[in-house]
Amino acid sequence: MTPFFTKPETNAEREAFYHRLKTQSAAPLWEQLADLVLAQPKPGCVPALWRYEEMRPYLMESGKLISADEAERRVLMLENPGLKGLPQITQSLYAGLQLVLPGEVTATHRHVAAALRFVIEGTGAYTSVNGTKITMHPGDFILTPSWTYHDHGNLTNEPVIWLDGLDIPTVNTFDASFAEHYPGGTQQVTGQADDFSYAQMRPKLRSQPLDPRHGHRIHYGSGAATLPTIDAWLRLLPAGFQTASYRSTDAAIFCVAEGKGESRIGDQVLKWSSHDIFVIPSWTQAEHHAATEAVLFNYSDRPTQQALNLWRESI
Ligand code: 1HN
Repeated sequence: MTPFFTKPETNAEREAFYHRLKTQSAAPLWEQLADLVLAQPKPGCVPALWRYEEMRPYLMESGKLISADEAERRVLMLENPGLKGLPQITQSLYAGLQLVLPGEVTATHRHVAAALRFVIEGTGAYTSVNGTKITMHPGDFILTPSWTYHDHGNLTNEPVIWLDGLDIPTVNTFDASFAEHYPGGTQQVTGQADDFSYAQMRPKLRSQPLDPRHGHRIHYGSGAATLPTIDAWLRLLPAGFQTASYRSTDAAIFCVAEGKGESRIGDQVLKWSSHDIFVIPSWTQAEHHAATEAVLFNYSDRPTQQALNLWRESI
């Protein structure tokens, strides 16, 4: 991509000047303008896929190395290979795989960062959010809004694993992070609820119109954004369905709930099956092909971009 702004030639006199400017914590804009203001997005985030089959053994190994209690949360973070060393799956969002073993209960805490959970395996474990206990089943979607007290527990005899999505990079961009422990360990449970159970969401998919770009798609929430900083959706792609190519400025994190297929994302083709996680970077053409009937969960920072008037899409 040719830069929108061209960088002027340099010479020894200019270089010496730039060097002296550094001592004043200052720099010439014309040396950096082409990298700062782009004609279109040039994401550092790259298309990537984590195969659940490959990640699960690492997660179980972590279960032998550290308790949920010692870790506070036993999570393997998914780091985008284009954003090396940063705990970010995209520029603005975080993703991790969390394991809670039979008998484990985690401490209650709250933080400014908001979280979502998409359950991958295990039935009967729970998350409590501000005193409301939510029982987990594969495919369930659970919200932990900003500053709500939350903890998890697994009193079943099988491990529970879910995908955590958080807006941590967004919160930290603004240097706005606060967190607190619950006074006295674990909060009392005062009620029970289902957030968005798979049993309730899955049957609704087919009655949604079949969008050529998105398949049969449902948005989590009731009109408003799923969370102030994150939108999330569930979609069904019929067996053999090929979506039209689409791109938008919100990079998206996908988790395969059911089925097999492949996605062309930019110049890469990523084959996926149940429980795999993949990323579509900002402004990158993507299209999906379902080999079998497939159900895909995804989330993005769309509400943040819309609130700031940044969001765009195109076919
Ligand atoms: C957190 O509180 C949880 O409560 C999971 O399960 C992942 C990642 C970063 C910061 C806080 C949880 C987290 C987290």
